[in-house]
Amino acid sequence: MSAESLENRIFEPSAEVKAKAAVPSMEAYHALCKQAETDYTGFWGGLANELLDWHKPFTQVLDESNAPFYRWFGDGELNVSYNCLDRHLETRGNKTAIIFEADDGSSSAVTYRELYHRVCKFANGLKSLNLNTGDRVVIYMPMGVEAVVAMQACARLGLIHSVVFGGFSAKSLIERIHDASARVIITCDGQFRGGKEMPLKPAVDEALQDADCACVEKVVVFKRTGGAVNWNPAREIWWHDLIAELSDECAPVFVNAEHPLFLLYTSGSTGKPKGVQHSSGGYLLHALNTMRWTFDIKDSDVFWCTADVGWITGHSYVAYGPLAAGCTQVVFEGVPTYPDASRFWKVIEKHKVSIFYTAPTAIRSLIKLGADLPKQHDLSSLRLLGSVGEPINPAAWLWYYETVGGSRCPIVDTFWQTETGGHVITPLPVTPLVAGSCTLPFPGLQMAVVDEAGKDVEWGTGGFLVIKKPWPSMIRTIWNDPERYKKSYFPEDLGGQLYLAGDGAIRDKHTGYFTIMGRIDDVLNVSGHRMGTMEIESALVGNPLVAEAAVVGKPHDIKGEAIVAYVVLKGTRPSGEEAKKIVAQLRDWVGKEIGPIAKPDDIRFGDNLPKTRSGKIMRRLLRTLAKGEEITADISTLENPAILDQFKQVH
Ligand code: 6R9
Repeated sequence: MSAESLENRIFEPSAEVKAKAAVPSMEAYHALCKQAETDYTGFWGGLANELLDWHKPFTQVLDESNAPFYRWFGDGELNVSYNCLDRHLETRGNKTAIIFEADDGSSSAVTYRELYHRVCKFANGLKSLNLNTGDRVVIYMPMGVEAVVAMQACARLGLIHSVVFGGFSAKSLIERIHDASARVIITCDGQFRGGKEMPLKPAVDEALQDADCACVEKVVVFKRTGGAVNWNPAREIWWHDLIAELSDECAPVFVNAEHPLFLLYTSGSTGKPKGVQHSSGGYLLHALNTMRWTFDIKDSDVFWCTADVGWITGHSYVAYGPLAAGCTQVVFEGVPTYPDASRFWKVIEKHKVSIFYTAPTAIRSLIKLGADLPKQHDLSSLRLLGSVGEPINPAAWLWYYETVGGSRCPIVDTFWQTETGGHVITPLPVTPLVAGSCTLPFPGLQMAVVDEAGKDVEWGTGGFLVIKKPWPSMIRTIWNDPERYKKSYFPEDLGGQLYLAGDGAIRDKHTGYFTIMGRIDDVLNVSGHRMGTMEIESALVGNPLVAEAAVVGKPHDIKGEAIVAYVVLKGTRPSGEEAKKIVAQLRDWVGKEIGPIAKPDDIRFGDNLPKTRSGKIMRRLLRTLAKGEEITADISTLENPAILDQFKQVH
């Protein structure tokens, strides 16, 4: 089928899907949207009362008096961990909460009751470190039950966690520890990935040598690999020693609904990552409600979200949403390609996964490595598929739909962001699907596409994606930087009232379906990982060899986008073997400064960057060059056109 005809094809849900779904029809979907429109606070307040257990009920749903610093359920009190664990004990105590699938293929199960006790015990451990409600704790751990336990234990005590993805370097860790003034770090000796043992603690050791990390008093280390570690007994304590003598009961600390549940650092348009602050009540409500309406979660489901807890998807759809919903979920330590490219399909078959949620980049790489492999496995347990993190191209969508889902499972292409807390545009299982479109707003979310002045554009015309009204799981502020929060998300140009998502979007002329056109700022999306071009540029210019650098993205078959860096060295422009050597050095450098995921795929050298006469780097030209396309744009304002030829050369 040609791409064009595929984009016009509509995939209707089967009668079986309709019969079972929580939102059973498009009429029901529209009725929910209508209900939210006519009584916005009644809609959200009703859900919050229905779905969450409140210690102290709220009387006000939404407080807009200090907009855009909105408060939701602001005089209510609850505990997130209580809502994820305690309330299931009576009815689901013996139900499996987590099936842990380890890198080596072994697996184990933890029931809700066991998880509850593990969380309580570890929370008592954290308590013994004299932490106070509101203190920050950095979690730097690989995927595993303990990462979830650590997050839930923080939530139980009202400690604010900040999970740092295990793939980030010591430098990135320093920045995040310092910004959050973390008092405790929870980490592991090492991790297993793709059959290899990789140390993790050395990055923490390195970070803590930096004066910026003087705030850290204790490091708790979970023993995962048993590998050798350096040890500072004054500061460090093994997880198992910390909890050895402690009780496995720990009363939850009830907090205000607005109490920050966590910070999660993400990339923006500047070199400094933003500490996105989420609430307890509103955040959990949406994590749970999207489990119900988007994923149609049932008690009999086995849910598997492949995202790492280092990203927002792993927060909402591993650590919180599935547990709040009381479902059984798979937590996967490994990588999709180990021991071979059928690992995902084996895990689905082995644990009878019914809802599978992954990223387009994984799908594309698995198509390349073995498009027929899913057929060798019994995937009949699947009933719903999900996609997240970046646009899914129609060809990959179709393969996912037919080959993985057997043409029977709807694909929910969920558009959302670290800042939105949960899905904001997504099909529900009953939504007629179009490959490559995330379709329609989640009920209650007032999504729109506007022009530079903040005015709605017509369907069929592209513009900025915005959200017109506050919603419960929205970012509350940027930690330490409320001004940046206002400027980044509620810009005055658009009137100061609209939440600016940072993506371009277009609605289909006939259906009103949304298609996301990618970021409008200097944020790249590489393999579903969000990265700021400025962060990579700052890392590059931090290298003693580099005078100046500009980073852009270029389309990539598997990763979605690849990183291209244009570099001006302090010395002369290198060529041949020397250029290759410096490319390797700079890649390693960026790996150490930020993390391996930020290493440029392509580094090119020139005597200068292409700039306008006013000194602006012409990034559009650099993007064209990156794609290997001819430059047709007018370059008469360019200070130094000759260097464009230099930058065509790939080393
Ligand atoms: C959840 C998550 C957010 C950015 C977002 C957009 C892109 C995410 C998408 C998608 C098209 C989807 N994005 N989901 N683009 N279709 N279904 O990924 O959060 O890491 O903060 O990234 O990812 O560009 O603005 P985050």
